Amino acid sequence: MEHLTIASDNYVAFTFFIGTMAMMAASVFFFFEVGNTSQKWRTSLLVSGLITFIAAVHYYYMRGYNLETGDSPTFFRYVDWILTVPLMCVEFYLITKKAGAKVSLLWKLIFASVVMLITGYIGEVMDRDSSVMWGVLSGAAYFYIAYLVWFGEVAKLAQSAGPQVAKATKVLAWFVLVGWAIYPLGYILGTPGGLFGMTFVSSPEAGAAAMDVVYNIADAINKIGFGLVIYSLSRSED
Ligand SMILES: *C/C=C(C)/C=C/C=C(C)/C=C/C1=C(C)CCCC1(C)C
Repeated sequence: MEHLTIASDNYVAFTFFIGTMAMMAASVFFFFEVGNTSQKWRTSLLVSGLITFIAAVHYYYMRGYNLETGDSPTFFRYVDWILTVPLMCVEFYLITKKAGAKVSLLWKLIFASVVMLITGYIGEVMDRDSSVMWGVLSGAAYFYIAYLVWFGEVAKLAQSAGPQVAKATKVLAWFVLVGWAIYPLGYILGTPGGLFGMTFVSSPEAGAAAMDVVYNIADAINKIGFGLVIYSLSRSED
């Protein structure tokens, strides 16, 4: 049996390893803090922990997969996203619920995020020749989510939910606009011709490696960052 170690210049394997550790640590933190949290914010904080915990399990698997095969664990990456991104939508719903958010808003967010991820997966794996078209479709769903949290229903409800919720929603909206925008960058790097025929890397292998590093960094920022915003909201006055 081969003995597998992470070479010091293997940034892909390294970020999978660090990603696993960071997601695990964040989950332990969020789960333990649930007990020290007022009733009102417990579910939100629990969902933060579920997001990083689901990611931790997937990262543990993806880390091993990448180390053993040298390939991108694209399928499990998307399985992770299809579970965790809708849970991030649940966070928006939970914090605006007291101001009257309806379940229909939650479904709108979840539907848009599923469309965003399925079209992205098709472009990345199933129909690479049309990766630009799938990327654009995915981007449209992404902009719709950004619209809802910046100017649409989520933003409006947050305004009437008190200053703390309004503030937290604004920070989360920045995560969606800037943090989530890192993902299409990974897609462009990893998918040959992913940006209107342009290619930015020397080989498909280099592209896949760049994509994994970019996705790993984005996941750590967004999943842990989102959770910390919810945590700090749970420590505020309202
Ligand atoms: C925890 C995981 C998160 C927050 C994942 C978010 C993923 C995206 C915002 C992906 C977006 C994409 C596009 C907007 C276009 C290209 C295809 C995707 C799926 C990479």
